[in-house]
Amino acid sequence: MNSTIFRPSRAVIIGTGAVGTTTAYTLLLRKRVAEIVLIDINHDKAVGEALDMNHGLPFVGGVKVWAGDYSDCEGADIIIVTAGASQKPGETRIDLLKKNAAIFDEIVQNITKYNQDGILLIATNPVDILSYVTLKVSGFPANRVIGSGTLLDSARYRYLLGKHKHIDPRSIHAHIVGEHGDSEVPVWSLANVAGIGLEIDEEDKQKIYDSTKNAAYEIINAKGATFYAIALALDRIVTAIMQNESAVLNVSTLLQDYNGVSDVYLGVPCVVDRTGVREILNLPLNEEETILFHKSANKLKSEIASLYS
Ligand code: 6V0
Repeated sequence: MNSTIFRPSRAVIIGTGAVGTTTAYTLLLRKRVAEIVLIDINHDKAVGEALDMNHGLPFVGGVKVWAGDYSDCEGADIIIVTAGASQKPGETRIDLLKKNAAIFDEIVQNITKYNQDGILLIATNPVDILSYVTLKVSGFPANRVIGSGTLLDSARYRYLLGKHKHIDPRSIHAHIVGEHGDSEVPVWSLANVAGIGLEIDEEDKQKIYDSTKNAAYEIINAKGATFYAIALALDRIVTAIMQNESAVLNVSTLLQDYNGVSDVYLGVPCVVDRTGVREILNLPLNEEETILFHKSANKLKSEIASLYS
């Protein structure tokens, strides 16, 4: 008799607020996994969200969605954490650190009670520091603890560059690295289309960088939260993992001796496959970019130190 037990692919989403539910809906529409489990401290909210999505199944089909608890993490391929406080107008991502670090301890311990082999994908802000906290609390290898990093920032940057150059953003190759936040670094020296460097004057560069960096503030001031683009970014990471793509994505990962930076999570280009972060790509930053990257790393390292002091 064949003893192989078939196990459907499963993503668990913890936190069914704006980001968690939009991510679930995106994964559902694109059928990235067979099962989606929603967990929230407000269980009724998760139940309502699951019901609402279930009523769409006659139009989509092929995916199971339910409101669950931590025992559903058992056997899950990916656990996406979007739980916690979000920025209010005027707040920075770092302002959320104390509140969200406190709840992360408990969330990660609850996950690891039931799951030791899955991939943990963190979106809650400040995402780089909370990914580091997740690494420490979970005891998982670093390749399986991934932050959404600067994937969203790089998308915003590419969108703005594409608009400026009248070129589809998918054909713009450009990176934001470092913190997902106010110290993020645009890698102008390597931005290109078809391998051809982008010629942009200094004033426009500054405008594009400012709009990239301040996008969340602008959106939060206008509508209270950001969720569509981050949901697509998380969907992109889930796809790279589930389909073993070896896609290059600017996710947040543990850096060791990377451009002189160690023991901190930051967004850099990584090869992402079924094992998580398979490889970290060493960007040849120029001198100015290296200085800014070090500043970003030092900022996060001192926040981490304050958390553990
Ligand atoms: P939201 O809409 O307030 O949802 C948060 C959800 O978390 C709520 O449903 C809460 O009930 C739930 N929650 C709170 N505590 C717990 C807990 N202990 N266990 C389980 N669930 C809990 O926030 P929103 O969805 O807008 O944002 C969520 C997080 O994502 C915030 O920290 C944002 O700053 C962050 N974002 C990260 C982005 C990125 O690029 N990484 C982008 C956008 C937002």
